[in-house]
Amino acid sequence: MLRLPARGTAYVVSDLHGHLLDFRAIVDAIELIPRLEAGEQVHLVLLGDAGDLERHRWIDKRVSEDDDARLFDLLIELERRFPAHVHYIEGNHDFHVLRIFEELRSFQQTHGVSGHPDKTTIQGYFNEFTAEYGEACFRVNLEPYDFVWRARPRHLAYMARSRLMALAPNGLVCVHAGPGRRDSGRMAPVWLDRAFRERCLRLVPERMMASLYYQLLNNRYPNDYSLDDLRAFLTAVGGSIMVSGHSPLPQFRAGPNATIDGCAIHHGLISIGGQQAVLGSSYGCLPGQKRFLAFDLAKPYTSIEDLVPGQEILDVPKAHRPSILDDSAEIEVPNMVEVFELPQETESSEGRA
Ligand SMILES: [Mn+2]
Repeated sequence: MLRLPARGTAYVVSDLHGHLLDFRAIVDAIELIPRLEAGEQVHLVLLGDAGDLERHRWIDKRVSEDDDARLFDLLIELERRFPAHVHYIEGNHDFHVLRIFEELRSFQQTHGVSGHPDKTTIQGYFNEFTAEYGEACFRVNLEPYDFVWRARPRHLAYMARSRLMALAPNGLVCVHAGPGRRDSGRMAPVWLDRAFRERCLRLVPERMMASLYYQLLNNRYPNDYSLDDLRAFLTAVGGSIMVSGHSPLPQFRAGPNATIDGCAIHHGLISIGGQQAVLGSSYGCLPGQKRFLAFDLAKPYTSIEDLVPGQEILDVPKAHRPSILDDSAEIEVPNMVEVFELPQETESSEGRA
């Protein structure tokens, strides 16, 4: 677990899924590099899922085919230069890419191969997996994690160094997805410091999914946890508000002007019970509403209502927004399946940048 200091500014960015242009736009807008060079107390917290870009490329042609690898290279460079200021929180996609490379290692062992798996080896494993478990299982367990085709050992090492959660003295808690459920065991910081990915990966699938580690990377409201779980989790870790990514924001809309129970739209964020903000900085944002957040680490936050546009809630610069979401900005898009699931060809956004 990462502990942020009690002063300075923490910028929080979620779910880039290979959108190098959005990331660069954010870094430029906050003048991150000159400020860090000048010794300012500035922190950048990425809420995971920087890799895996095929679904993002369906809706935004400005995501190029190897932009997630380039994005990770940029993060590795930022970490090298400013190790105490640029932080990566693990997302479910990071977890699963690492999981697949563990599986590839076993696959290579049984075939007497060693070294970083090449494309032939990866395809060989995918074929064997599909033959054994079927196409549907392949689509859920392997296909969404397309960064495996581009990930180099340095990228895997970077993802493996990621943190499960960030906690600040002002009450801010950052995780990729939801809080754990109350029935998922001890939730205090001391327990979280001992939660290891390796241990989680060794569990049988049912127990892995029930583990707190896995829940923090995957839980979605309202199916996976309740408002009581959220409050209990914040109390257990000593936090007062939580920021997450992970869930495409249109899914919180029950209709054009309504949200599902317990949720409200708060200036482009989803507020869950007033205590959790679901953020979309790139992939999965509300149409035309890419946001990132800036927290004053010296100021206590007790409610999502404390987050003010222009102060904590910032726009990802407009020139870098993807075309399909800009184009549909006036249309209500209550059905996330239409926006995020269907592989649809769209006009190139090049001319709009
Ligand atoms: Mn995710």
